[in-house]
Amino acid sequence: MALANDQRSQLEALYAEMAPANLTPLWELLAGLVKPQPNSPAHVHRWNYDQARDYLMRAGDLISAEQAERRVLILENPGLEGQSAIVPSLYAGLQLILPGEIAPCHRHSQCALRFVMEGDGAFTALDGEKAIMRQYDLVLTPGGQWHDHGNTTDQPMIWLDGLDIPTVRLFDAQFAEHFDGKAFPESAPAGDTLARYGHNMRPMRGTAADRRPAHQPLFHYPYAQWRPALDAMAKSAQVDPHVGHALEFTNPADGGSIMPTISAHVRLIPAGFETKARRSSDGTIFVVCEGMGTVIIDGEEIALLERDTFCVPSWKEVRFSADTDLVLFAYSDKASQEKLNLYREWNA
Ligand code: GTQ
Repeated sequence: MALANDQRSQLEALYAEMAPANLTPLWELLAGLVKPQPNSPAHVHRWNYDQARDYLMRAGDLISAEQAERRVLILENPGLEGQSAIVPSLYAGLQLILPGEIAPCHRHSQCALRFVMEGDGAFTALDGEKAIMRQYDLVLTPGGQWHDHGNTTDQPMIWLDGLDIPTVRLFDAQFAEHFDGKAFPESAPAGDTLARYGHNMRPMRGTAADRRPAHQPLFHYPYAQWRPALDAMAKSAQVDPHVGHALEFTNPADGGSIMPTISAHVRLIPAGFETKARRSSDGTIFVVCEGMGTVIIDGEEIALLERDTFCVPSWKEVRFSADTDLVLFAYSDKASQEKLNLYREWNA
């Protein structure tokens, strides 16, 4: 908008006068506030697992899980410095539990998922029920549920934490509590909930049906279940040109996303396959579980190695190229966006 010189100087004087009253003119800012399409401040970024693991193990020599409460290295997006965010709405971190350690019990409004990168047999306990965790298992600690982590094995356990910390911060609606005592009292044998809710069934009545919150009963999605499901799909279904063979994790209570703010899926892109370009409005975090290949994001090529983590902010154009069968885990804020009628995608 072209302004005459004296109009500009009178406006500037007016802005200066109103600033102490905490008033600012929209017309100077409108184009930056209401944009034709997403223009994320977040960058595309990849974290190499071995490098992050070295730093995490060094932290393990210096501070215990108990002292730290949660011994985690935050994966901070270079475009979102100081915000503890990997994309504007979501958080990611790598958590280490050494043999013999316990990360004390607490609960908070934020929803969390754990995706196991390394280790075998450590646990997350949810409201007093342990999920025994193995590589590439997905374990949830939904908002408001008591959780502690422990490692009774002789190997370190490392997982990726995915939380909705920035989303909850935006709404200014968080609460948190520490449990009095280290571990929540045991409420059920390990694996109880998976056995009852993880097979398209649920307890019909009685205390078994009442023990878990009705809206969010299941909290363990083992690799031993999702990987064969993906393989069976790859054998029998036609490969989707944009996403490969993809399966979304669901909440059995309502068939929707795993948690109110976070969606998650796994996909298999067959060896030699190249996906067609796609954009989606959800900020997405990927973990490479198996295989090798390349992802091209807005023209930038990133080589993919096992256990790398990379983020794709909203509306970046993504293409995958698989050298071998490429298996990926991903979580995103699609669940929130769909509830707010914001989610969109574009497929070439
Ligand atoms: O394990 O409860 O990475 O509360 C950040 C905040 C993990 C956890 C994180 C948390 C946790």
